[in-house]
Amino acid sequence: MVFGNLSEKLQNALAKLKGKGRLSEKDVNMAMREVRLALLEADVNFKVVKDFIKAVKDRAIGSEVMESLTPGQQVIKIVNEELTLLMGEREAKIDFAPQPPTIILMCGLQGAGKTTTSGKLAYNLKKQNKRPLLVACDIYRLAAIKQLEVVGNKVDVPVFTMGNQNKPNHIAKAAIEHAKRNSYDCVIIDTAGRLHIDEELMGELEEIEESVDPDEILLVVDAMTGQDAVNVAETFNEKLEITGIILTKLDGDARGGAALSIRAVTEKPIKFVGMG
Ligand SMILES: Nc1nc2c(ncn2[C@@H]2O[C@H](COP(=O)(O)OP(=O)(O)OP(=O)(O)O)[C@@H](O)[C@H]2O)c(=O)[nH]1
Ligand SMILES: [Mg+2]
Repeated sequence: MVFGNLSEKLQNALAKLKGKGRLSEKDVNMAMREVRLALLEADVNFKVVKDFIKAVKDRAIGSEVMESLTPGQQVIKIVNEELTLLMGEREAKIDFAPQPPTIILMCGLQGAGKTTTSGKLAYNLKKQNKRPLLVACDIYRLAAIKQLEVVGNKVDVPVFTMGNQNKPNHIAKAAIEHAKRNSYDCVIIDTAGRLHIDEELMGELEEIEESVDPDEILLVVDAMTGQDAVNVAETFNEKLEITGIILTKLDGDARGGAALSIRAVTEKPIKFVGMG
């Protein structure tokens, strides 16, 4: 489990509070120091950790908790509640358009997992009895179109492509028309990545956004890149009105902290996670 290691460390840090009949501020502070370390070790962003500890302390050092019969349990409960708040809803769902097709724009840096995840998402939607259409808007490498076709083939979802001689926003627009004519109710647009966030990438994404007005703009980030993923998410979120995040490669040795941080920093829900 992604947060397995972190949960275990947190439980250990809090175990000392459990049996205590009375708690002093010092007891709480000591436990919070360990909680803080556990979070930082799990690669949670330092600012997120700071806010988290403050929120827990503010609640825990209140008289209600200190004077209760089981103060230790109360503090543990507060930590768990605040952690849940930090992670957000467990399974944020795709927001379907009232009038189909629902248009989903996938964006993110090179190699983040956009193409792979587009396929997974298409499969997932199919299982919900939707009729998804994949759209190849990465025109910079012919191999990229081929890759999406292979991915689509695997999950038995058609891929709309116009080769690489048209601009991505034109392809996207044509794909929506195609979807309407052929009653596809979800359109997943796979876009090109870049090594870094630059004007060109943002410009291209903005053009697609203007052309098709997506219902969801999902930022795909690689959880293995840790705090870098947090920075990328923050910058994307400033430039593009993203509606949610997809975290990939959570099966790798990612410590999970980045996942917690991204949600906290961007205040956008994590809509989907990729593993393997
Ligand atoms: N372990 C693991 N590997 C993943 C996951 N998602 C994607 N990958 C791998 O990451 C690599 C890049 O994935 P792509 O889907 O091609 O990434 P992309 O964002 O489309 O990349 P560009 O189109 O080049 O920008 C591939 O080798 C994938 O197999 C995941 O959830 N877990
Ligand atoms: Mg790709």
